[in-house]
Amino acid sequence: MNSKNEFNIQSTRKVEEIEAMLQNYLPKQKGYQSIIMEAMSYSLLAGGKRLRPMLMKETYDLFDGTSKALEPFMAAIEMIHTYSLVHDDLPAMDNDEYRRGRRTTHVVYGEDMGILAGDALLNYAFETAFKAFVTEPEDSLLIGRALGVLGEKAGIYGMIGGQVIDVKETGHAISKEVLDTIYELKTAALIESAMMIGAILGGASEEEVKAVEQIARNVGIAFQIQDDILDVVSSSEVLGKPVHSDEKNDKTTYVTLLGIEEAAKTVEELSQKAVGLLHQLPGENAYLDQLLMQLIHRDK
Ligand code: GRG
Repeated sequence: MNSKNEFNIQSTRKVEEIEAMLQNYLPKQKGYQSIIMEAMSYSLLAGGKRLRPMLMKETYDLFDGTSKALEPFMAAIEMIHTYSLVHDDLPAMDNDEYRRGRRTTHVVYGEDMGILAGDALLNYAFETAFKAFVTEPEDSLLIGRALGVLGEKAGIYGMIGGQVIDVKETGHAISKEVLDTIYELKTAALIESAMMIGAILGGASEEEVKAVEQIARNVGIAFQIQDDILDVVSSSEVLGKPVHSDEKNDKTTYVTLLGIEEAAKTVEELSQKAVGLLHQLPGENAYLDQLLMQLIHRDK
């Protein structure tokens, strides 16, 4: 295993590579509608961990993938993730004015353009992923499967479905079962699609893709619980308040339901499960091992 320092250096380089790649897939600004391309670039290039394209690429490397179809999918998944954040920040949803230390897209471009920039990123994600058919025509079957996974995991049986339940169930107490469903769909589904697409395009078998889906599910849920923990820890640090709830949205989280210690224990159990399953797969990718651990146990 690499030292923490080596891992950080590698991660910085990988993020830079992803950002350079994203630049190549941005829409060209032209026409009377160029304001929307500007808003799309503003949100897409606002920083962030670039976790989903990174997980896709690392899973693909685990299977020794060689298909040129990967890149358009890496760009597409970050566009879908970005659209979800742009829409989540809108006044009708979380009404956030800042994200990643910058003003949110609707604050800069207006609510109307915020809605349209999110729509445009979602559509452009699929326009971009379809480019894989041109880049690597002999992989058409794999590309078709990858598109199916991307559409389903981002849609009503995945991320959008999770957001719908989240919105509907905010403001009153919910059971752990409902909370688990929200986390599975809202957060884990897109992470599942990232890793599954990496596996599919890397040439994994059906069974291996299913195992990857399970790994990503555990990682995604643990990632969200860690997010809950960080939310409470950071707001109580800032405000000097006791740790008890996500007051902003009156939302049930793992922390409000189980307490910080139990939430942290669940993160640990899920991450052990994910790594155990990862080690049952034939390939090896030490960086992916470390990345999963770092994500789950991150402190920001
Ligand atoms: C509006 C359809 C629609 C969906 C919104 C993703 C989402 C669903 C809402 C965003 C808010 C949230 C807490 C989502 C849970 C997943 C999560 C922790 C997203 C943030 O992902 P990071 O940490 O973000 O990878 P960066 O900024 O690093 O890209």
